[in-house]
Amino acid sequence: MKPALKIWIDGALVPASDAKVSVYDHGLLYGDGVFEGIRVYGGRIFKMKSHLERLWESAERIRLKPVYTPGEIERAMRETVSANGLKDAYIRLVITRGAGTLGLHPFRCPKPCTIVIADTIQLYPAELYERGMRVIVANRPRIPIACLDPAIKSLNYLNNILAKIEAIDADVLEAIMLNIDGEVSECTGDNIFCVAKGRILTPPESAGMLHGITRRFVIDTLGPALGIPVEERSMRLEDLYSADEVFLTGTAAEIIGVSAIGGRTIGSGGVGPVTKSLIAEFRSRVSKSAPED
Ligand code: PXG
Repeated sequence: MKPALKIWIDGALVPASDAKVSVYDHGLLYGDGVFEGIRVYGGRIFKMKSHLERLWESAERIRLKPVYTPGEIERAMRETVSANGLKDAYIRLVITRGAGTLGLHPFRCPKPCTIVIADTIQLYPAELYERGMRVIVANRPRIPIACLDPAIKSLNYLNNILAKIEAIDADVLEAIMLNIDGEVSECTGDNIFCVAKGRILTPPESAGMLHGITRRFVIDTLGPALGIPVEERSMRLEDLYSADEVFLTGTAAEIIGVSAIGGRTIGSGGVGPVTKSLIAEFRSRVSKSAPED
């Protein structure tokens, strides 16, 4: 039998069945907290520094002060991965506001709750990486920056979940979300790119999106390594429909090609050559020695 998963919670490793949060935790009551999803490849925590920086930024934006230092969280992650005998893993790192009173007041929660889960993750089915994935366009717009900046990776994911339900209802696994001005922003759990006229294009952060770490890796490292220019440029749906290739990026998805958007075939309807090269470059880099910076 598989031994019970060990979870790190507030400084201690405990069996999953003992890892509990209070019913008064504002993470549960109000989605008041922040999180990260992080991959471990061959024992190396991919882009650990970037994930910790993003977590600290998200925490600061909601005025949550982490109990532990980034160094302590790093140790907790390594300890949790190794306690579970994992070499390739998915880490869910969560900081909730903590237990407080009923009522919104966040500063009546004296101590945030810190959780590290190390488990495996189900990627999209392997054959979709070969054939490409069908997606839809959600009717629901991405929440505007002025309301709740999507750059904050908060526990409040209902905007994404409602768009994900639109995707599931349409029998696909991901939905493209537009901002309230009709520009492409991102997907429910992935960032989006297209390839046109030999360039890799992706919407700018100002469109309102999570500043994805895989997205940044494509822009700063993979595109340049392949000698393909990358540009952040505002785009509308027509730009995606007429693109040669469309692909998505995310911690869970890595890089995956899009074959059709809402019944419109993209390019030749498979996975295009640039997307294939990016996937190969990504896999080669994480399997050799995944960067932890
Ligand atoms: N946009 C959103 C809204 C996300 O939640 C991304 C883009 C991609 O960002 P990264 O930093 O991962 O490249 C995300 C991340 C899941 C799952 O289980 C989703 C994410 C990460 C891990 C797991 O669907 N989304």
